[in-house]
Amino acid sequence: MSKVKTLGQFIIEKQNDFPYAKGELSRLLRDIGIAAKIVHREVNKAGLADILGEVGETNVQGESVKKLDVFANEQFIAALSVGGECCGIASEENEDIIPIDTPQSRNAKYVVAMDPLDGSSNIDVNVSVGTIFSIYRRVSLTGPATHEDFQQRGTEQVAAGYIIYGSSTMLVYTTGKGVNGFTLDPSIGEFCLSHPNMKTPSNGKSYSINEGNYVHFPDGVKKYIKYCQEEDKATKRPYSSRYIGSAVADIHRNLITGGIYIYPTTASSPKGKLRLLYECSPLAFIIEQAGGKATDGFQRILEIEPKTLHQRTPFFAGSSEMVDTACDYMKRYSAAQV
Ligand code: P6P
Repeated sequence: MSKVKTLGQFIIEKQNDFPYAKGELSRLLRDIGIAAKIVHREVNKAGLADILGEVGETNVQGESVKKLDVFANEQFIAALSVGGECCGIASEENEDIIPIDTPQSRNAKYVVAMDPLDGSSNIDVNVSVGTIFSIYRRVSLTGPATHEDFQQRGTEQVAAGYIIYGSSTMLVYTTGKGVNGFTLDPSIGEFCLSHPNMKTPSNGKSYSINEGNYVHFPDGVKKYIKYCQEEDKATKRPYSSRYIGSAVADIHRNLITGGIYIYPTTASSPKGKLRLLYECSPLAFIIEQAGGKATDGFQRILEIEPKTLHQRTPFFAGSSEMVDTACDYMKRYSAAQV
């Protein structure tokens, strides 16, 4: 056990990186870790418990909601509400913000935006799914959270992370001082530091995109895909196509091995499919902290000013050299969306 550093120990140790920290952020990250362990338990027995299948409702995105989405949403909301360090939540599963108006929480310093269970269409086929979270310092002074507390640029994030429920369950997060990954050891119920100071390779050999949408891709994306498929030994092309349909899983693999994930505009998603606030901004924060890049094809994701809670954006993210090349094609062949 002496070699093992738990998430809790790590958070406390790193708290000293923030001279004025009084422990609120540490406790908030602890609360997220608690909910993640509960969701892990349910995801890992989803095939057994009567928690599979559709609830028969649809979320604000018009997507069918599966029971695990609802369960995960409830668990993170409960953990954050009880923890007392968060005065409001924005969730993919909820149309409006969820102010936490209890005596302990209404004046808390932080708000959390989250996708409680991304990639949920993979639940019934036993493919990895994930949770994505983003933490901002509130801009309103006191009382329950307001929309302005959430509609901040990604550069204002205090922390961001994801949990991937895969062959093992990992929590990966950043507070702006590098990226660290923790693997859950179910035998002791602790996330243990397994991937310290994660850095993503500046180049990679795989590209992740749903080529089924090819005919509707911007010309710059079409040209980049053809670039990925050309024979060129010097740049180790053709690249491999790797697309799971679960952004957390694709991004996590690319973060470790190098690669690029692209969800551009398509006919059914003219603004892109992924949401800025609780998917692209937190993933972009992590990727940039690991040495990679994340843009909408033209500008840094973290610089985009959110206008609405569930705003979507095109997303080009991963190894810096691959993102640069893809964005060069976008600049040469596709006009920026105004
Ligand atoms: P498509 C899951 O719904 C998600 O938001 C991402 O996790 C995933 O990468 C993408 O959508 C899959 O979308 O259109 O390729 O099925």
